[in-house]
Amino acid sequence: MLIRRPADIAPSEITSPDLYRARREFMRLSGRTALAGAATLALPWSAAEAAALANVQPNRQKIDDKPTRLKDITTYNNYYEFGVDKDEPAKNAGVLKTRPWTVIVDGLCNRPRRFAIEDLLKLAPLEERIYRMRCVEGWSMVIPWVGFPLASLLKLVEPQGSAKFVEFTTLYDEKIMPGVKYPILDWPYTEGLRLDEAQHPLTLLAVGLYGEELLPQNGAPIRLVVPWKYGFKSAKSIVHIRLTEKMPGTAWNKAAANEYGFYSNVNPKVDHPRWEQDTERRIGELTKRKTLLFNGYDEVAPLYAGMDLKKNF
Ligand SMILES: Nc1nc2c(c(=O)[nH]1)N[C@H]1C(S)=C(S)[C@@H](COP(=O)(O)O)O[C@H]1N2
Ligand SMILES: [Mo]
Repeated sequence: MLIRRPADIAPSEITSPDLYRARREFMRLSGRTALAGAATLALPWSAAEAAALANVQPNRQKIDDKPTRLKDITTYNNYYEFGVDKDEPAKNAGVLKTRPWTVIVDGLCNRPRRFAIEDLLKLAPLEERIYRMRCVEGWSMVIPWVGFPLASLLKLVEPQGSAKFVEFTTLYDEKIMPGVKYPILDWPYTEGLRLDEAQHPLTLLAVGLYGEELLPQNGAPIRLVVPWKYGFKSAKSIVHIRLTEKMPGTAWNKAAANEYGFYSNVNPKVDHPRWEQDTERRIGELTKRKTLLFNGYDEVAPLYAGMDLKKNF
């Protein structure tokens, strides 16, 4: 894989041996020998899109964590629209059609727009970001995402001064989603961020992982990734992004407000009412590890200066 290497990044930060090995594992599993084979995926990117993926910029953040196996990332999923068991999204989400795909961006902004997925893929240089992901259920992974900052998209639509929040709505299609007949959540799945959280450089719109196009079970063709918050904030298969003045309702908060707050920052000191949050099981590891405040992304702390994180959980 061709990776552009900016001068300021140490070679050790670019492709860890594990990542390299995992990429090779991916190639082996998918029966391909080179990234050029991307066009043979079940959901093919155009040649131009595949070229954009091949030009992915390396992750600028040093992370010592070993990336989780591709197999685990793509078969142990939460995507309730396709079933509540961890193995169901991989089995059921293959029918998701990601072309054509449009994301509407509107609400309190000067330039509301409909973006075709092809435009989104070209909107900003695609970057590789290896992030920890901590699910509120107590497990975690390390995922090498490919994507671009949500901030780049928001800048294009020019948020108005009155915009304080961003609402994300994800695909709802009862024809292909067996899970939506159960009233577990108020479908479609929605999520929300404060505007400054949405604009934070860590907040990513992911379109791929392990250097390949996202699979449906991981939220193809485009999903949110907010690494310092519990995994459920990272809405999959987004179709609508709306700028609002009022804090938007979110699917999990509406389902159980005492269990899932709007902020849902990873915080070992705020227990879930039904379990503790001070440790986690990293998928692929046997012993538990300590959960870190903001999932270890301390640079987001200024976003919450002066806030009571127990009250605003
Ligand atoms: N639309 C939608 N997005 C979703 C979910 C979901 O059920 N539906 N599950 C969330 C939860 S609980 C987690 S932990 C992450 C899991 O992402 P992954 O399967 O790619 O690891 O997706 C989040 N995004
Ligand atoms: Mo989760």
